[in-house]
Amino acid sequence: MKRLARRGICFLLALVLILAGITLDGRAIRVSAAVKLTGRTRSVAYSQTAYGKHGKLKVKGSKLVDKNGKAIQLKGISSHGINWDVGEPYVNAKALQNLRDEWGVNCFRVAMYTEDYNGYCVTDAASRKKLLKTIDTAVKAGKKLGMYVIIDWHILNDGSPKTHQKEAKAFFKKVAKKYKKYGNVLYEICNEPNGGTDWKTIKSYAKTVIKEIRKYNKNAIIIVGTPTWSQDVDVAAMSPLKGKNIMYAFHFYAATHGDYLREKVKTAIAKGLPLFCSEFSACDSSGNGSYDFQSAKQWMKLMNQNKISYCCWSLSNKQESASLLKPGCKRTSGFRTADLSRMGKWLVKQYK
Ligand code: IDC
Repeated sequence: MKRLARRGICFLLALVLILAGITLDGRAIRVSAAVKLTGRTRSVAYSQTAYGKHGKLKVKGSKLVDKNGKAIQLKGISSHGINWDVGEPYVNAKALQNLRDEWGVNCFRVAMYTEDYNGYCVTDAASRKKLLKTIDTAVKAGKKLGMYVIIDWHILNDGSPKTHQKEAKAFFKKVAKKYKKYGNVLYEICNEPNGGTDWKTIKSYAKTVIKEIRKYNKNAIIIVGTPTWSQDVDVAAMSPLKGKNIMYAFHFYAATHGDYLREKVKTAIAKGLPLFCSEFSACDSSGNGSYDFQSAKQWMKLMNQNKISYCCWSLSNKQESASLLKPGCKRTSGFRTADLSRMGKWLVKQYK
């Protein structure tokens, strides 16, 4: 009888500990608290927003730092292409505020394809105007909400950034001039060089475009893509660009990119290269396929430990794994839990 009572007490104790999130051997167990999103926004005092607190960013050594020289980590979301109907509608102030207030996001990346899907360099004047207007919406909403905004020149099919260097020069001249008073803007000058484009070529392009931006903005953060779809940061680390406030992009898609790419990133970290992960997802590099959340977790750990800023691809309802919203989601702001894809729910848990 006594033994039975003792067993009962042990059982109850174990139950209590498990419910408290602890196993008997002391390890924490994963209590997957469901994300609960209401879609509501809050009014936040400007001084309490990311930009209100941290102001203009700088690069100090290998770190992104705030106006007081303190290391800062941006947690961002990337749009899908703003030249796509599955990308542009989400670039609105209400959506950005929703991401800020409920997702823990302090940075928004506006991805504008240069070639793919009638991108900026291959479309007509009216569409270009519309694209510029969408960028403007993001920059101004970001400023108002105290969020950072990355203007991303999204090369992809064009392979080398040199393909549209002339257009890039004119574009960055235009936006750098227009937003010279907007301390919340970062410039990403070539999303993912590929097709064998080497670092020397990218450097030559970067020098030209950075010069253009610096005519109007001496200090804004400029993110430069690296060879092989922004993976070879180890190569860039051997020969970085001269000049201040320059960072280097790496992108990962966790189901495709594991230890091999993490090693490259670690090499670049060891060499002191300022890194920015301007695109990632837990799916494969096609933006589809199954998720590898285990690999994604390893990535998050590596980035958080090193205070590397990141943006997740993408705020969209397109039927593909990378989309943060479900394909059926009709909302373009005020997202509820039920609107989020599995990827979206996982991400919000990471950011909160
Ligand atoms: C993908 C989009 C997809 C689109 C495709 C081509 O998710 O809907 O059809 O581009 O335009 C990248 C690129 C990014 C890709 C993404 C997923 O920067 O443009 O978006 N990806 O493939 N690099 C690695 C993965």
